[in-house]
Amino acid sequence: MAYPKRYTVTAALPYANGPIHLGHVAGAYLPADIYVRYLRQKKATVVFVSGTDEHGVPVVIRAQQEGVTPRQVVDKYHTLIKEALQGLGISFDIFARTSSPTHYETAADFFKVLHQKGVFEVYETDQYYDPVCKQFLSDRYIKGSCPSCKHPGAYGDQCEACGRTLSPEELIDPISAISGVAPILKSTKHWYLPLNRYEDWLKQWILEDHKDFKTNVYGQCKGWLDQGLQPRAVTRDLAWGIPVPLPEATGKVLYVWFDAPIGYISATKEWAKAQQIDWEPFWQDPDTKLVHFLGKDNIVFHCIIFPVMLKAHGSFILPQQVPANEFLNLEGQKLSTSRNHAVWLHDYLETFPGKADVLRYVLCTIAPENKDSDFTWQDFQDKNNRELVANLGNLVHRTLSLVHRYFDGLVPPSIAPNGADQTLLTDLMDAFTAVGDAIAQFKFKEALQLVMGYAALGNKYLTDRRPWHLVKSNPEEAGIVLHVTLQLIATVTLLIKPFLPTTGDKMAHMLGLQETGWGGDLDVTKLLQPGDRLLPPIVLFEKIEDDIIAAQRAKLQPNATEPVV
Ligand code: B3M
Ligand code: ZN
Repeated sequence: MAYPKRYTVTAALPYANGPIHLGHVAGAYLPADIYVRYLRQKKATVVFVSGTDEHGVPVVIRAQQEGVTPRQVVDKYHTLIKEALQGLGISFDIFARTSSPTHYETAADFFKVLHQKGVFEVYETDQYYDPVCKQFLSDRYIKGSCPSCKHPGAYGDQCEACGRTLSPEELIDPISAISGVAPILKSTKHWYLPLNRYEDWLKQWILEDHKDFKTNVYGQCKGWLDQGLQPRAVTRDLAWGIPVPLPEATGKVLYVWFDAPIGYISATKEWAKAQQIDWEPFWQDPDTKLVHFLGKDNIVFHCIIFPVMLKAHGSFILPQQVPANEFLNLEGQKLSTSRNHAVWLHDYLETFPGKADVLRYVLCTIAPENKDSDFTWQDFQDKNNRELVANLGNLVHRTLSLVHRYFDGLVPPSIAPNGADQTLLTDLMDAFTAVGDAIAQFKFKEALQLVMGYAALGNKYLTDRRPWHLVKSNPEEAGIVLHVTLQLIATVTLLIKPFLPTTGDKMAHMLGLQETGWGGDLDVTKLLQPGDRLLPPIVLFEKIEDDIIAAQRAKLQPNATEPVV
């Protein structure tokens, strides 16, 4: 396939109803950021958008819990989330908000186009109504037993125990989550997206044309399509949200999952406006590759509902890839907000200042790319101490120290390296292709393993060739060995940047490395020139001691007084 002209990369919009935890990071933000940084190094045209999802019932529920307004909730969490993601080095071009005027206008216009095209079906149905609070109950506000697995705490939209998507009438013994009373049925009118009418198209588009989707994504889509699709309401009786732009729909708002994905488009518009460029090519030119990053619970929205919206609208491109991840567990258990069984990103960054890259490293090595995976503090410590400190940090430190000790901190000349020296350089030649191919296929874990493999190769080479001995008998040869090692370190610097950007920058600074690209015409034997001056080595990674890890584990003790949801 021809190399795409430009990329629009999205990362799921986190709900602004609470902070984000490591599961969100490993599921969507980190892989998206690695991908985008790689594309930028390849000099591709790319926009990377996300922002907070500020509507929907979760926000209203949180406001009620905290005794504040929904607006106060979203303002607070927008800032918290934005700063945390920035602290981790997630390099969005824009981190927008679905409460922005541009978004209100874009989402309302989108709805109007579909309405004018006659896409929607309008149904008057009986819906659950809380007679105590005098309001219709959104799916999330109704709880009951799951008809499939009989789990007692299922919500009206989904059973979190078995994962089945539900509609509220399917719940056994429903109650209102607000007042706790049994809801009554009351008639109300809503606008529906007839997903069923798009079934044949979806089967062709996903099952035939997108066999390249990751197996976990393809499998979930197939499951949905095999089950058969139903019309889905895209409006709600709720006070918080974007008003439905029709005179006969007073008091109704757009369903949050209708407006949220349109948030990617609004964010792109806001970014383009600030750059004084056109936003349209990023969403309308078929030469643009649209890629959505998200966690597995969002697959159906990005692979079925949003594509149907885009197709029905008619002016937009469709996603080419939806590399969704599975879930990250914590110390062998499901992450749970209510039991406080989570590691919050902002907490981590406060507790471990200057160690954003350590978290990026560990999360990438355990990314739940194909199946659920587990974060443990023990593994975090081991990977920091045994891999970052002992492999990468050690390689850089000892090489630079040797060059300063024996060659005045100047890159020694390389005179026709041969034997082991040449073999190492030859091994490096296809590094950008090998790592780049893995990244392009969303195999970030494998890609990072390859990069660390090159660092390990460098360490082994140094140990085998012992330049600190050679320098006494054959200084020229010692120089060659260090020259070759420095070229390897320069290569690793460029390769590691998408994964560990701060570390990559520090390494580039120490080496005085000018190159910032990826592959192409790069000659890995000439990234540094003989005589280039190197800075004295700084410590890239520090050992993390047992007591620090023990303290983090202690923080996770579940709070027994909180309900298990
Ligand atoms: N806010 C759900 C979530 O945070 C939702 C994603 C929207 S992406 C358009 O998991
Ligand atoms: Zn269930």
